Amino acid sequence: DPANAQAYRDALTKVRARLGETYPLIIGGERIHTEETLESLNPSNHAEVVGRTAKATVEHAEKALAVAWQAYESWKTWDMDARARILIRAAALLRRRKHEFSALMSLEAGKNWAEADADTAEAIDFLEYYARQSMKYALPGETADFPGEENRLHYIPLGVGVSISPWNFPLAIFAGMLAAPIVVGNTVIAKPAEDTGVIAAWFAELLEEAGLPAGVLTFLPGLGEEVGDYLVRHPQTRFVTFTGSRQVGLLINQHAATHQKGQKWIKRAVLEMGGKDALIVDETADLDEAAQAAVQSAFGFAGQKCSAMSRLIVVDAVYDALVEKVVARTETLTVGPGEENANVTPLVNQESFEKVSRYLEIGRQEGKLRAGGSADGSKGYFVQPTVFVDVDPQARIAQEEIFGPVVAVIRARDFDHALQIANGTEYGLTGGVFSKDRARLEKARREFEVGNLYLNRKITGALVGVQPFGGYNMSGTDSKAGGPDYLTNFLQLKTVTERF
Ligand code: TXE
Repeated sequence: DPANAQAYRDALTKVRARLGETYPLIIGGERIHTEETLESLNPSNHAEVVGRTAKATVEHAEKALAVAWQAYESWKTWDMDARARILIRAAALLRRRKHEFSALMSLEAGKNWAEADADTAEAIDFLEYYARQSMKYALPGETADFPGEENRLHYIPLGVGVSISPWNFPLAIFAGMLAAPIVVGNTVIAKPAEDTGVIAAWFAELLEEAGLPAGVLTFLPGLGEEVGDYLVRHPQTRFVTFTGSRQVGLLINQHAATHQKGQKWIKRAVLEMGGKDALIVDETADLDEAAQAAVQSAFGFAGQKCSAMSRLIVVDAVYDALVEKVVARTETLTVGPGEENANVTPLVNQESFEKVSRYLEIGRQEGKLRAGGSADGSKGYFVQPTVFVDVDPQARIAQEEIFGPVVAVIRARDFDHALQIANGTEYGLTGGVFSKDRARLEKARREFEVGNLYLNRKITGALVGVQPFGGYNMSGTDSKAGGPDYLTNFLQLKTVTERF
C-alpha cells in the first residue's frame, strides 16, 4: 500500500546513508576488527558496497568457544521467562525498525519489498513464537506418580552450539536458528553467510540492545570452510544448527559425527538442506489459479528459496492449456533490482549466477525452452524467469536444485503417475497439488513425501507457528522450525524419580 511504499523509500534513503560501514566480530561483548574483511555487494548492480564484516579466524573461534562456555554457566541459571522477555523485546525493537531492516535486505540480498518484508516479519514471528514456546519447558513436567514415588521431567539446555546460516533468508533464518537455542538456555556462536553479514550484524546489535547479556551470542562472520568447519569439528561444540546446501549439510553431518579427542557428547546436528519442490496439476483443477500459484511459487526471490516450486507436473489432458497460461504469466513479470520492487530480482552473487547460467544451457539440451532462457550479468546478476517444457523426470534440471528462476514442466499420464514423478527425487521439502478430486487430494495427503504439503494454494515456505517447516529425505533432519517441538532440538530431558 502507498503508506508502506513511502515508509520503505524513506528507509532506503536512511539505510543508504550507512552503506560501506565495517562491522566487527562480537565476542563476549567485545568488538574485534580484523585486517581482512568480507564484503557485501548489492547484487542488483554488483558495484555498491553495502558493507563489510570482520572475517574471523580459527583463533577467534577458539576464543569464542571459551567465552560462550563461560557465559553459559550463568545464562543456564536464568528463569525461562526472563530469557523469553529478551526475545520479546528484540521482536518489539525489530518491529519498530522493520522497514529499515527490509530496505537493507533489498540492498544486500536483492529482495523486492514484499519478499524482504516477509523475511523481516518471519524473524519477528520466530522471536515471539520461541519466547512463548519456551514456557512449556520452564517448569518440570509431570508424568505418572506411583504410591510413595514421584516422577518429574526436567528440561536442560545442552551448552554451546554453532549456528551456520544461509544468505537467502538473511534475517529470518539467522534470527530463528539462534533465538531457539538461546531462549532455552544455550549459548550460541552464529556464523552468518558470507554474502549477508551486514544484516546479521545489525541483528546481533539489536539483541544486545534488547538486553541479551554479553557472551550469550557470539557474532562470528567468516568463511564456512574455515571457521564454520572448525567449529563443527571442535570437541567443545555441543550442537550444530545449519541451513544451506545439501553438499555442505552432508559434510557437516559427517564432521559433527566424528568424535574428537576430549569430546564427551554426541553432537546434535539440525540440518535444513533444500529441495526440488513439485506442484501437481490435474484435469479437474482451476487452471488459472494453478498457473498463478505456479508462477508465484517459482519466481519469488528469483527462485532462491528451498521452498520454491521448480517442477511443474501436469497431467496430459490439461498439459498444453496450463503451459500456455504459465508462459503467458511468466512473460508479464518484470526483471530488475529488488530495491525498485521488480518481480524477479537478481541472483545473490557471481557464483550463483554462473551456476544458474550453466543450468540454462543444460535445460536447452534437456527440454524445450518456452519462456526466458537468458541471463545478463553485466549490470547485476539477472536471469530471465525461465520455463522449460517436455522435461524428462530424470533430467538434471528436474532432479538437481538450481536455486534460480527456472521451472521444469513435466508431462504425466494421470494423477497417480504425477504423484510417482513428484516422489521421484532425493528431496522431500515442499509440494503442492491443484485438483478438485477429493480422493486424489486424500491420496496426496497420505503419499506425497514432503514435510510441507499445500493443496489448492501456492507453495510457500514456513508460516511460523502454523506450518512448521522442514523436509523429509535429503532435505534435512525434518526439525520443523517454527513448530511446537522445535525447541526440544536444543534441550535434553532428565527424568527424576524420587521415593518418599
Ligand atoms: O550454500 P552453502 P551457498 C543451496 C542452493 C545454492 C547452493 C549454494 O542450491 O545454490 O546451496 O549456496 C557455510 N563447514 N542453498 O554456497 O555453501 C557457509 O559459509 C561449515 C539452499 O550459499 O551451503 C554459509 O554460512 N559451514 C539453501 C552456509 O554454510 C560451511 C540456502 C551455507 O552455505 C561450510 C542456501 C563447511 N565446510 C543455499 N561450507 C536452503 N536450504 O534454503 C560452507 N559453509
